[in-house]
Amino acid sequence: MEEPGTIYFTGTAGAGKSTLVRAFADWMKSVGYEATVVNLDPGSEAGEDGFDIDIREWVRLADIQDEYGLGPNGAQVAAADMIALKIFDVKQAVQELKSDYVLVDTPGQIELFAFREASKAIVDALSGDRSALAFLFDPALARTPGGFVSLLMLSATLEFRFRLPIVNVLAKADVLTAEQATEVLAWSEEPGQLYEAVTRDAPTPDVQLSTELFRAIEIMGPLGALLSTSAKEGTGLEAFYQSCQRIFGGGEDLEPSQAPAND
Ligand SMILES: Nc1nc2c(ncn2[C@@H]2O[C@H](COP(=O)(O)OP(=O)(O)OP(=O)(O)O)[C@@H](O)[C@H]2O)c(=O)[nH]1
Ligand SMILES: [Mg+2]
Repeated sequence: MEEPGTIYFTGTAGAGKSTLVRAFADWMKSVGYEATVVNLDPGSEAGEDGFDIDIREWVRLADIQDEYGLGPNGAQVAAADMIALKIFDVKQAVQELKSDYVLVDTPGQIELFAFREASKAIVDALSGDRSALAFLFDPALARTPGGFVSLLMLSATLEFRFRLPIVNVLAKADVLTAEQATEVLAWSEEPGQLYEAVTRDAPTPDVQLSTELFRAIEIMGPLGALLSTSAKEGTGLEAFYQSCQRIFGGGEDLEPSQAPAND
């Protein structure tokens, strides 16, 4: 059997990771693909249930806080180390389910996820040859030029840290007006437009920094167009699937007739 495609959903706190994971899993099932949904966030709320595999069976943030007298961030750090110790149990559980795809929800505290060695060990252990990161752009940040540049830098940091291909996704696109969405997508497709937007803002030190960061991004190479998605409206999911398929090196693509007309 072919190795499953593993996709890690990453993004700043509240960017829409958990909601998109579920919407994408439902969409995959509706077109006939099996997807295993893995929760890697030990701090998920009590109401966030129904994962196929849930790290909270092994490691729970609330228990660590109580047991060691830690706050939520200290507990997340400790939890990452504990998860790394359990990750082969998680991997075994994933393998037993034998799905086409493994969709992984990651913790909201992205700096803890991105910068801890334990997270790198966790991702390395779970990833096969067909693995990718999805990085969600929160529209609240992405709609300003400075926020957009900051998210690009964060996305590049994740790619650099985890050494996995990355798909940049505009999440919750439904909260933007059509004009705002068009502008944000144009920034991702046309570096010149982003540069123009960054420099158009008042010449504050912040803009100067954004401009410098922008130059670094230009040097790093093509960004790839942002994919517009809305978990709420179920849009952009097929395009996201196609992007992941391209990264995983082909495999069979969906027949257009199989896919719901939601894009
Ligand atoms: N309008 C709209 N709201 C959304 C969408 N996706 C998520 N939300 C809302 O955004 C908020 C955060 O969504 P989550 O899916 O919990 O985000 P998250 O990135 O998993 O959050 P953390 O795990 O806490 O970092 C919730 O109130 C969701 O209802 C969307 O596509 N459209
Ligand atoms: Mg979440």
